[in-house]
Amino acid sequence: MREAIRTPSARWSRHRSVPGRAVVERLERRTFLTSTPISLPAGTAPGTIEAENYDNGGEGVAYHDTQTVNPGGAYRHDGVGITATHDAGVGYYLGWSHPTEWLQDTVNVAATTTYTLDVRLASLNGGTFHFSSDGHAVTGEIKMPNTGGWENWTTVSVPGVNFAAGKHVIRLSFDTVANPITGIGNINWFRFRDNPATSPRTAWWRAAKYGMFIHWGLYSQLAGHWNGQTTPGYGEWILHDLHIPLASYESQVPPKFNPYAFNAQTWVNTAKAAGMNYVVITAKHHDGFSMFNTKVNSYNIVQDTPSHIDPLAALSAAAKAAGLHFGVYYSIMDWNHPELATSSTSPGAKSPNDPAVINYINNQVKPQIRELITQYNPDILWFDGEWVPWWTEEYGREIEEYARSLKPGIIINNRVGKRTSSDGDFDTPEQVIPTSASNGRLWETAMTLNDTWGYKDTDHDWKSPTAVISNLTDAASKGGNLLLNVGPDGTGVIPSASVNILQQVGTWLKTNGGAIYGTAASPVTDPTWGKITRKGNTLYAIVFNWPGTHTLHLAVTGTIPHAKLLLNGATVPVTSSATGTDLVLPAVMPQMPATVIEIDYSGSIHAVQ
Ligand code: FHN
Repeated sequence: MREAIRTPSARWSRHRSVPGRAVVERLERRTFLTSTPISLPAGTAPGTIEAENYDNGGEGVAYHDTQTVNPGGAYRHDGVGITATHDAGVGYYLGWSHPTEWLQDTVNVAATTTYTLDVRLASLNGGTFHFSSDGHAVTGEIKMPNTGGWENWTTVSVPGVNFAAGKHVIRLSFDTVANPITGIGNINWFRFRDNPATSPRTAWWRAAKYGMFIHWGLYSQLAGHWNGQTTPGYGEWILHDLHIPLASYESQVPPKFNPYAFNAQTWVNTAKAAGMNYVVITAKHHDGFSMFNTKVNSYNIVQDTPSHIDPLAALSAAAKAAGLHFGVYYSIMDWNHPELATSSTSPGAKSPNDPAVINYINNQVKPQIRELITQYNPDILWFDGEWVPWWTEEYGREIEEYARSLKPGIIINNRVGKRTSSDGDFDTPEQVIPTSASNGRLWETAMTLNDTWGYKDTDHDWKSPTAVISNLTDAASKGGNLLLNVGPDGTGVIPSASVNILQQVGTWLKTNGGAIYGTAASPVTDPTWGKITRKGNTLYAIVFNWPGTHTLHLAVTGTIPHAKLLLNGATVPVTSSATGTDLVLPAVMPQMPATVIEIDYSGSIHAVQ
């Protein structure tokens, strides 16, 4: 066996394989070890180790090959189609592996927790492989199924892989082959994925419960009007819905956009007073205008408006200084790129492989995600506009892993992909609170305070503070978060009606936040009188409808030594029976619109059916 140190000048020659058999190109070189010492940025991975990395040597990538006749190795294959069933991510893969061969890389694991190993693979006959870390096996034998072809890709997932935080040398070793002539298979990528529902990485987000969504862009300046017409839908959709010529929008609106009253501290103060724990602002909405300092194009607030401000820099700094987490919204759909289709019937590139799509992803999306992460250090990436026909789950995975490679702790919503149950960290219902707790996935409802996200001066259909408190408690009782929207106007002011509503909700949260923040879903379905949340050995009964009998029935049994009003600590007498637990309430409801009773229990409680 020969080992070669790969140097930057090394050239790999490629071979065509035997017609009708196996894959296409292979490298002549045998075993490649990086000559550079391994030095990874802090916090790198868990994430995908792209076959692309194998191809360029990657940092920390080593590869061991045994075959002389049919040398395995990393080779680049560009012609891989990307569809739901036939794709290889970015079109690179490691091919034709044989027993005793291995590939290794170094990862810097962000947190000690349990991961799922995903391996994207294709194989004609199958075989087995396993993963090890620092010389110790971390998985048992993993079966590589016969996928029916060398480019018929599937993702094999191995749950329950425990990794300690820190740097590890991980190795994928090929063990047995079903057909010695064909080799074991091809690997496109592998990654270690934590469970967002339990990972320490998402702990702050799970506890936060309540955030502020901010839709702010060129459309805010228009306030819903263009040439005497008022847009019937969302303010931020005005370009699309009123069929404004792109050239007119792009030439006329930016010079008028002068947010002289913008003050990041005022927005942060509003969010804090509202009891919110994070803010998410539109960095780029569907109109394609960047509300941040980007070098990708000049269609951005810093270069293209008279104010030249960078609101994301100011908001990120003010939010973090005030102890709020900071997130950015990024639209995949982009009307500033007419060459890209916005629906299956609109003109423009629809195929994921169209050069216009690839160009947009490589030369705008990726660089802007890098800018957003490196310049503003967001805790959340909130993608949107993923329904365009040219966006695929694989692209989403690629962007997701790219973002995580830049900031491993980042939290990403499911619209990075196609909103499937394996896209991103959390699901994103919109305008509704789901009727039941979700199936193991984190979720966050995004909701407007009136009927628009972006500012419209004609929309006064405000939700009441009671409705907001009801939605927030409803979300918390089902284990979710609420991301409540404000739409500042073109001058940078959050409408006073929004501020008033938020303040009233904030006042209620000052006494009752304990029933919301850091809580988990109710152990029982919604009672008629309100909502229930749970934290450790405490239940919170959030009572909206004060019972005429002054007796609150809880459909749980258990040992409940204490119950008290969260408002003032006054004791609430408790009696338990086989049918549940009854609390004797004061005759008059002490706090509107909801009064919270804190109920401590010992041992376990049981739902009464
Ligand atoms: O089209 C957008 C809309 O303008 C807004 O940004 C919301 C927020 O969740 N998302 C899209 C619709 O789902």
